[in-house]
Amino acid sequence: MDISPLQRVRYDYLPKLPAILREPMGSILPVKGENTNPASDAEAIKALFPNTCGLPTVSFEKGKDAAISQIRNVGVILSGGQAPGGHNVISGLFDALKAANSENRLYGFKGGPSGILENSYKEITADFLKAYRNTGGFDIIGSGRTKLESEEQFKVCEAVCKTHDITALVIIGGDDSNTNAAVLAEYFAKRKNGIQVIGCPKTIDGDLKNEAIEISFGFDTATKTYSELIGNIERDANSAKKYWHFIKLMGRSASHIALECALETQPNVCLISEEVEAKKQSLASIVEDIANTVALRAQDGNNFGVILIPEGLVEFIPEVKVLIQEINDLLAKEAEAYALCSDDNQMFAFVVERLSSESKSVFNLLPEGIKKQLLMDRDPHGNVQVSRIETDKLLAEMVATLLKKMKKEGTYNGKFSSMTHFFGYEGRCAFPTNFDSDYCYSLGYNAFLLIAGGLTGYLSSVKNLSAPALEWKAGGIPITAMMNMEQRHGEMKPVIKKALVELEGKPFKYFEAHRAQWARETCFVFPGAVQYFGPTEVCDRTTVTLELEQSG
Ligand code: FBP
Repeated sequence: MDISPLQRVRYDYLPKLPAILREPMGSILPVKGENTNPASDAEAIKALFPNTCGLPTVSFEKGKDAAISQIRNVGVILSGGQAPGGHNVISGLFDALKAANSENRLYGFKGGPSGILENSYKEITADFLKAYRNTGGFDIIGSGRTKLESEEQFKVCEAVCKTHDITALVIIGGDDSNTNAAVLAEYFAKRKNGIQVIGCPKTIDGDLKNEAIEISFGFDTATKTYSELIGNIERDANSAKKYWHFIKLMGRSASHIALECALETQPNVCLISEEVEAKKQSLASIVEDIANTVALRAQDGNNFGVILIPEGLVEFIPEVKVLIQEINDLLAKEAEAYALCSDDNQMFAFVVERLSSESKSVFNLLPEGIKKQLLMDRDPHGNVQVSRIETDKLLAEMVATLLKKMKKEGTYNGKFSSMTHFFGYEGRCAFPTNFDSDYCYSLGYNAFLLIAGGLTGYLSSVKNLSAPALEWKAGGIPITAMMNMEQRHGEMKPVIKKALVELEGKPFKYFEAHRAQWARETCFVFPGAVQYFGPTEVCDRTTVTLELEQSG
């Protein structure tokens, strides 16, 4: 058997489109709305994007579009980390392209943005695509983290597009990739070369969101996959009643994933990095809070529980954040000297000698494993790779040490045994939920209509997502409307504003109102596995975050 029974039947799933995109090709027209302005720093962004800033929002309505059948070649790139549904963005784009004119061609650049720089591509055909419809992963053409940002790279992109007569590029990526898509669109517009650039909002992290982008694709599937596993662990914990489970959840920076999983599963503790930062909580006080919850539950005879930890936490704990920044700087500035260190002890000594006295004490307090992880290679953006820092183990160890002390002092009288887990990669390539299958297909289909409408520098936008797909609203938003200026590598750069968890937002408020009860009592909820066939309230529902955000 080459493919699983589920994969076989998922091929036949027909993704649901918003009503307007169900109209025959040639009967859908773009309608321009209000002119937009950048999220902030409007003057600076207008100066950097004279051709693509201030453009209007776009929606679609019924109407005759005689030019739709014009022959077009389109290129597509998958950029950054995998997110369930990428294959369906390509399927939607392909189907719309072919519905407009069967002579149209779709080129998939292989291995992410580097594919276009190396002219490494695969033409997507109906036959090739059919093995990927409604499946997870980005293996159809592969992805990568190369950044398209320099003028030399843009020139190569232009030349490669010309070689294949490509007049539009679709970039499927997160905030950084779409920021670069906007810069590329502006470059092409300035060159008047007729090549359009359209982005599609991807990332399981859920941090590419705003008024026009209600959710990035992949968040729904990833959080449901993690929530299933968390629910299973909760049930195991409640059955055996002997372990505290520390579960780290992916999400580079924002805690949307951890929050959504907490809303789905009602664990005893869920840390939210944005709150830790706002309250300037130290590592010691986080450990103390967890230990107090463990002690409280022990009073009721409950020596078990589940704790969710967002992957990016360490970078939000004020003193650890400063430590990481100091390490980032010194590893960048003294790379050559540092490379001469031949073992861990030499590396630790090299770093400690150069840290400020506060950071030195924080560093010295950390277990050896975590010290090593903080010194690992940086990612292409110069960031520490938080997915490789074992915050789950760090907290479990520190809580155990504190509980021992509390036992001696007579403030704790229970048994503490911990298990640690990291849920990340297992959620990024799951079969997309019906929601992500429908949403991604719509984003791709819609991207083609934006291209046909002659637009560039836009992000494909599908809204009203807590309603049934038929009521979704398709359109486009200029990428520059989401931008602000931020300091990156010592320079002010225009970037899409990252959406962190809002502490005044409804999802966090709901969590805040219930967490004391969830901590003391056992209120676990078991979401179970993602369902693809069955009642719509089980199979098609989206996230609790979105439901709460869109509730009246
Ligand atoms: P994107 O922002 O590119 O979608 O990637 C998100 C992510 O899954 C993070 O949650 C995680 O920290 C990171 O990718 C891991 O990166 P890598 O796949 O390179 O290990």
